[in-house]
Amino acid sequence: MIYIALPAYNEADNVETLLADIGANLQELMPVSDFQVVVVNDGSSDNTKEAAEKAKDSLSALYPRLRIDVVSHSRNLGLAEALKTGLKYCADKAEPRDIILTMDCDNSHTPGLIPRLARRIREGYDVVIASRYVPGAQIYGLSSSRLFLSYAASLVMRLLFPIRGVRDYTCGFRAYRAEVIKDLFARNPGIISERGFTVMLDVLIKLHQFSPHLTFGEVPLLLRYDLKKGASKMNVRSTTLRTLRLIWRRRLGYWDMEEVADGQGKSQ
Ligand SMILES: Nc1nc2c(ncn2[C@@H]2O[C@H](COP(=O)(O)OP(=O)(O)O)[C@@H](O)[C@H]2O)c(=O)[nH]1
Ligand SMILES: [Mg+2]
Repeated sequence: MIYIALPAYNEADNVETLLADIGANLQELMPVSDFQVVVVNDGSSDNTKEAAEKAKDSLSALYPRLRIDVVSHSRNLGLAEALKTGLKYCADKAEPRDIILTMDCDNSHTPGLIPRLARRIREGYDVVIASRYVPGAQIYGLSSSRLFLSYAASLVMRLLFPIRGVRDYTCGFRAYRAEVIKDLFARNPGIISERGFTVMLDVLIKLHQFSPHLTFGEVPLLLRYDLKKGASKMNVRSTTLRTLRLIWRRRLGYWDMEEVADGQGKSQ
């Protein structure tokens, strides 16, 4: 079974297209696999919930192997909380051998890449990232300032938190062997401590820190930022400041967690 967690905040213009695209691609490329998508509507003020429910009704008849659930926060709690809800939802249902994916709900991540991510997990990787920084990656529609910032983040992270096999620390399109996420929550339910967009980075460095035996791989990302409808929800200034603060704290050994089973975590 393949689980897909989709954090969604005001994505009414994108969510139906994305879910239809997931259905069509997976039916064509992975016709014998079962899929469970969970849309985490994070207190959207637009019709994200209604649009996702509508897609759920029309697509379940079309694609019997695709199940779509929509869960909602009553108010906007931010990307990290939405990701936590989605990952936990999947981890609770998944068998250890299953695969859990996350992706943006804005059509910039193409579902046709899911089989490749899944394939790499089956090849033996525990975590596989759709990466902007491996040969073959292509980026459309991203401003040069965003391009520069993401690349700078990648360089700084490779220097300060080198993880074998990882170049893209911040992309939200990833696959995990389900056991990794189940284990993460079982060992420390408070593991997702960041509040905003730095959560992707933090999950990765915590996985590496507390489960050093894990293997990380990447596949080239085709980033279709030009297909995204609506503005980015990422506040560049606050995300940059939060990223610097996060790097500083983690380098000093503060992990912002109550406890870690192997005792490596330092509470604050
Ligand atoms: N649940 C939730 N998701 C969010 C929030 N802000 C952004 N997202 C989602 O996180 C993903 C990344 O946001 P996006 O605007 O695509 O950022 P960008 O791709 O970096 O420009 C999208 O699927 C958004 O819907 C939020 O406050 N709550
Ligand atoms: Mg996006």
